[in-house]
Amino acid sequence: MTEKLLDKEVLMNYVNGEWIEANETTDVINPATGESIIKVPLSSQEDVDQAVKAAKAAQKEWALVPAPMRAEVLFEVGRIMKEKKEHLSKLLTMENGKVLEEARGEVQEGIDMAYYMAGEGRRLFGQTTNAELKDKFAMSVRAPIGVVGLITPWNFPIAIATWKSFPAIVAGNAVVWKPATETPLMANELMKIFIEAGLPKGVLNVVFGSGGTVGDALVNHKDIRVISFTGSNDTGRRIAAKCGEQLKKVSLEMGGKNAVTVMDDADLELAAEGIVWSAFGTSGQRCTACSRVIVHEAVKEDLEQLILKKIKELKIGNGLHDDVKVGPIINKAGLEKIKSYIKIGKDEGAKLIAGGNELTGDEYAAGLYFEPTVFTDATIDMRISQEEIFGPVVSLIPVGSFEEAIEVNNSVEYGLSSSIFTRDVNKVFKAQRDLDTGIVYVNAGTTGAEIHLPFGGTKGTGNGHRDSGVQALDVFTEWKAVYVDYSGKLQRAQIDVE
Ligand code: UN1
Repeated sequence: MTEKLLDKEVLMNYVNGEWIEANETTDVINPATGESIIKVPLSSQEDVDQAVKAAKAAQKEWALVPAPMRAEVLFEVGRIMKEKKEHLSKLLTMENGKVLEEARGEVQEGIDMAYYMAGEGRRLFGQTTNAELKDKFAMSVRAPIGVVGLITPWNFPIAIATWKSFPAIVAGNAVVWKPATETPLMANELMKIFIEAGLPKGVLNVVFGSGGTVGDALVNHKDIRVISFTGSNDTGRRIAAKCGEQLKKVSLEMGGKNAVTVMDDADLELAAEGIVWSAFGTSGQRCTACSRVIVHEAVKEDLEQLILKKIKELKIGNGLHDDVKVGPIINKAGLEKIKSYIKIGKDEGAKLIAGGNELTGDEYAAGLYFEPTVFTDATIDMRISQEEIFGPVVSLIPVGSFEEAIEVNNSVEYGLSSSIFTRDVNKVFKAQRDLDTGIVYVNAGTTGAEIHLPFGGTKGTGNGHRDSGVQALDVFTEWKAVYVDYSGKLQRAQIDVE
């Protein structure tokens, strides 16, 4: 399988239209099998400098290409991605572990983003406005910012890369991109697709490597005008502080502690399905994963039984096999973190009713697998109810009313996604108003954002910016106010007003 899908043993950076070999590399491990599948560069600060230099030069030309023509490249990227969808999906499963069905979904998300942002090439709407003086015209236009630095995570290595790079490129910026070293195959493939689609050299540059070296070099580079980052809160906070010192624009998408709320009038069968899908799909390794269930005490036991029944149907294993529903955990550090939270939950007095263990039998020996895990009778003050675990672990928190459910939902430092299952239309509208998260679902789980809507969260999840949707263009453009005075005389604003 491995040999057929991969045509080389070492990946290269792509800078200024050329593939560049690195001096140092590290292994990329398939988390389902423990095998090394390829080597990825660990680049240096000099590699970043080269890429930024190339991007800076290329950006000047690229910004002069009319946006509808820039968009033609994205239409072509979308077409090629569609043609290669199956190949990309298999590679994605190999490097990330997510099951093939979900990998296909993620690649589709990238294809959708390509066509959507390509369409933006013919919009990139600004605004015309009335000026306060006679014979004067006023408008606000979007201008590209320059060179942007992208730092993307391993859990959605192609979708998130498209959320950021496509709007950046269609808006006339040039990009230096540091993909996660755990999942470089998607970056390599996307780069190849851009080349085939005819993107001019230097507009997109890929530099693989560690956060400590390549990430820092991007964040600190004086010619990088904006950083867009998705990843952990600790790293995001450090990046924000460094960008703050330099007055550099930064867009952050970080953690979540997303909850499904189940009211006493809910369709419980549907709620259980939504919970199991959004808690254990992708082995819980989504920023949007459900990790809390806020359940009305009147239906708590029935809901528990339904969840336990559905968990039994989840086959765990290598995501390339058709019947598998839950793949491996990305790496040892991720697995250890999950294990530590199982201990924390038990010590805090939550009741473990399913899972809780790493799978180590013959079938699982080579990979990193963890059972879908359910705690119940958790309280909101527990660490398992507050902190992001990033694994297949969910905690049920019983509540006595709708108002209490909303309060519990909002009592965490994060604000990415939330959901409510209810048949009461009044509760639906109150919930969408009162849930303090960037994404709200009604009668669905917490995952499944579509690319033409803004993706991001409130509070500790981010810093007010959004990925995807037309709103992503706000990250990668400056608003420029343009005044054209055609009166032929000096007209002073605020003074010569009649
Ligand atoms: C992420 O978890 O970082 O809404 C992205 C979803 C997907 C994207 C998740 N469309 O779950």
